[in-house]
Amino acid sequence: SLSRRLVLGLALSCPLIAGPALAADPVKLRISTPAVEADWHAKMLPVFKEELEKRAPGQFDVEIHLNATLFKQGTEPAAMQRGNLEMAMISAFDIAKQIPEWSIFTAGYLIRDPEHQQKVFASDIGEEMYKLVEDKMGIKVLSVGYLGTRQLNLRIEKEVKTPADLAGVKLRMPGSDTWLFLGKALGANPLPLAFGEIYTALQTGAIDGQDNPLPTVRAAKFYEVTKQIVLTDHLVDSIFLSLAGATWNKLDDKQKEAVLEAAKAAVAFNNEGRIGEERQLAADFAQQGLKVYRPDVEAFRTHVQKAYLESEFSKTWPKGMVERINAVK
Ligand code: KDO
Repeated sequence: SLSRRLVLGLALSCPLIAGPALAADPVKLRISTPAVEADWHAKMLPVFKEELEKRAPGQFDVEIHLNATLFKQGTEPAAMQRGNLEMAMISAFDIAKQIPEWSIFTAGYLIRDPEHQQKVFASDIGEEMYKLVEDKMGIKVLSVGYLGTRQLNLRIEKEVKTPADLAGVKLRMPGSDTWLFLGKALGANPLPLAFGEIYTALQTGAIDGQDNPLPTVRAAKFYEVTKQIVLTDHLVDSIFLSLAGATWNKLDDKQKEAVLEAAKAAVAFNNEGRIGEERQLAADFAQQGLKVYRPDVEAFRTHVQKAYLESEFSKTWPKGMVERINAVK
């Protein structure tokens, strides 16, 4: 009857009749990444989730999406900016698409090692550069993680000592201008391809090789379909654990602190595991029958640095920034 429906309607809409008010819904944080489960930057995400739960029980609902199943590699920043995604691990290359100054962090042979990387981003350089990301992209960088030092990993057997030996070698790079430029600066013939397609492309011979840090070569099993690793050390790579600005702005101060601390803990876990493993992996791969060797690294360094300094990219770098980065000890 009408009166029963009225009573029921009232009971559902009025908290006084329906019972105690419900606590606010947890803030949903969906994280999208192309990372594979066995890689350190994937393994650090459950750490983030646990650390956040410890610090702010019941206040967040963290959902982890690996293997680029939620968003394609490289589309995460736009998804965050449009309000379709809350969290991602973005690269300097992703940021450089919208903020040309950031291409400085895509340059080979600039950041020297993981410690230098941490110090650079913890300094006023990091502060200035992160502010650009907040102001121009509306994305809050929570913490920087070490993705590893990128090496060449080839399916062909040709020995590579200098950039000239890479002439005509089809080297897979992620698909953006700054990535392709890195491949070119190394002397190779770069081909754009998403991370998830590398294994098959190596297997079929669609590409001659790829570049990634050794822990990723292990985690994604690229060693199964390649013959050699050339230890060029060409890029000390980073990954920026980031939050959509709209999500960040909705948090209260305590929640912000909890998110920052959980991100720091996750990154510390990643860095420790990755640095430790990186030391061991060259020997492990050699034992598995891959050819692992150091090329003429000085020849690569000179070639790559010259390419960047003569490029359009370096014209956008903040004045004096190369010197400031070099001066961080
Ligand atoms: C890759 O596609 O080679 C790369 O290493 C680029 C990184 O910026 C990052 O996207 C990474 O892949 C993925 O997280 C998969 O490890």
